[in-house]
Amino acid sequence: MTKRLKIAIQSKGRLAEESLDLLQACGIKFRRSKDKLFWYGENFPLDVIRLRDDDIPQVMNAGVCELGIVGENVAAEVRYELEKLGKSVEFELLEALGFGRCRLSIAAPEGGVFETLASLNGKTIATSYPYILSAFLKDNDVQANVVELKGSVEIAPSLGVADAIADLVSTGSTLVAHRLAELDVMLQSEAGLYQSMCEKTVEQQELIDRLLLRIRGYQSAQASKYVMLHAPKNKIDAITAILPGVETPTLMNLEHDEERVALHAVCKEGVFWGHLEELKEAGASAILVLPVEKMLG
Ligand code: PRT
Ligand code: ZN
Repeated sequence: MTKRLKIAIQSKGRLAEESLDLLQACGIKFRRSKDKLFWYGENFPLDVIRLRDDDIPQVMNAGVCELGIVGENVAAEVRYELEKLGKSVEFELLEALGFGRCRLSIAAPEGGVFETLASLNGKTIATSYPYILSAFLKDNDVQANVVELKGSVEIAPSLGVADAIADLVSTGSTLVAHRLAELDVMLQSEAGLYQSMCEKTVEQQELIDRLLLRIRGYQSAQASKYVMLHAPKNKIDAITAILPGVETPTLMNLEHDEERVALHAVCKEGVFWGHLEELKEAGASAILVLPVEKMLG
């Protein structure tokens, strides 16, 4: 019975570096194979297989990898495709990872005749996501022709290949550069940790639970700050109320100071300059904000 796990991540591209960084931030050290496509986990029984992102849901569906990191957009497209083909979907989202954020939108030439989704009835839309687009059009009662393009979707309208497009957008600058305006958002997406629903050994399930705990610990540490400050004793409640995401702070006496205490707290949400200004106004002094490296429990 196997006691190791395999995770598929993107080999090159927008999610590649952050996927690997996340696993390394979980304390896992890897030894790379010569071709760099297989990375062996040296201090945690997790091996990395590096693939094109489009293949990641498929290897989980086939049970070849127990885990995968891929954009929700790609996972959704493969899910719709499998459903359409009458095949079973054998992977599910375990945890959204907060990077690779984008949206899958429908866009048409700026200032043109297509300003609403309904105006695309009977028209042609180019996309690399034909299954998501077809399902979206069906849900919205729009009948349009879907043309699948593997890349450079944004140039389809100017080439006369399509009237509109459905493509990923993050900053929106590609749309602006091609004089396209967004009509509708079909899907919001970020990278996710997925698991295959294939049968796993008890050891593999335990490893997945341990990995997930580390990932969640890393994510909350990233979002958290450790705040130290001096607070007048009669202002402790007011000052605690300003600190974002704090339940109970730790209070410590200050030497030779009867009026004030040292207050330490882990803020589970972002601490911004605005918060520091409010704290100062409420009577806090000597305010220090420190990053949190690791967090568990
Ligand atoms: O080779 P492989 O198949 O593995 O990679 P790929 O070329 O298919 O994908 P890649 O590396 O470009 O993107 C991987 C994943 O990153 C996507 O599936 C999304 O989940 C996520 N992601 C996040 C994005 C974007 N943001 C994004 N902006 N993927 C693509 N884009 C493209 C978009 O297609 C368009 O051409 O960037 C352009 C738009 O960007 P803006 O900033 O101008 O709006
Ligand atoms: Zn791809």
